[in-house]
Amino acid sequence: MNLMNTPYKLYYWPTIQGRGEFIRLALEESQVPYLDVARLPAPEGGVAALQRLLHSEEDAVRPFAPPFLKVGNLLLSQVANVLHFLGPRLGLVPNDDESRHLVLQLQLTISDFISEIHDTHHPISTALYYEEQKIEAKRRTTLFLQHRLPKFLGYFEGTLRRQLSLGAEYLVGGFSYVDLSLFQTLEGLAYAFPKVFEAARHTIPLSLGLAAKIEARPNIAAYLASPRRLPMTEHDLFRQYPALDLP
Ligand SMILES: N[C@@H](CCC(=O)N[C@@H](CS)C(=O)NCC(=O)O)C(=O)O
Repeated sequence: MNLMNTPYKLYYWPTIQGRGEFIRLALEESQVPYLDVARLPAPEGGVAALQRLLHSEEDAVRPFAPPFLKVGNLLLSQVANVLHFLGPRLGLVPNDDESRHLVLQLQLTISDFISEIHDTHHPISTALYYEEQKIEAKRRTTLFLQHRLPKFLGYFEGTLRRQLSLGAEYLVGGFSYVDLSLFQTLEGLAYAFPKVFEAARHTIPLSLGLAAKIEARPNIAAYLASPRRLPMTEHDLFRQYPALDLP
């Protein structure tokens, strides 16, 4: 695929799913041609290409951190912001303005959720390895699993319950990018905390039903079976540390 002619260029750390995956799922669902630039060979691709944009003097407003998306001359970061931009262009949000803001609101809540999940294994600083903050990670994770996880899961489950009672099947009326993001978050949690997640399954039947529907969407199913879908590992956002997974 030609680097210059492909409209959507995603920049993210090439060896992990991370936060880039939330944008990747939207691009894959819509089947729009895109380049995953840091996964391409240098000199056009690779981490160097990502770093060049992070440190470039060309864009007055440049990203603080990956993932970011380049569309023409526009360089956008922050997952929720990128998805809010892509949603209407890729047909991944309902048509009306109010629904779009509700989708964004839920996506921002996913961002908060993801941050807290990340902080279970890095409670003190991203400048330290997990192994250097294991005691704090244990303390933080115990409280996260007891209080925050049920609160976030209950929030999305309740939203779905109320939508279903109105006859809608998704988080905000029709299908949208935040449904993809909830799917990815549940996948990550099932990987990171298998025991706790198993014990919580009965509390979120509607969310799991939604996730199953997302997983079965033809473009998503094809993507998940492709080599583009990297496996989850302990270098990623969702990490499986048995010491932290206590039901
Ligand atoms: N709120 C941002 C978070 C971005 C972020 O934390 N990116 C990570 C990778 S997932 C990163 O590379 N951070 C580098 C840094 O914070 O210095 C978003 O949703 O995009």
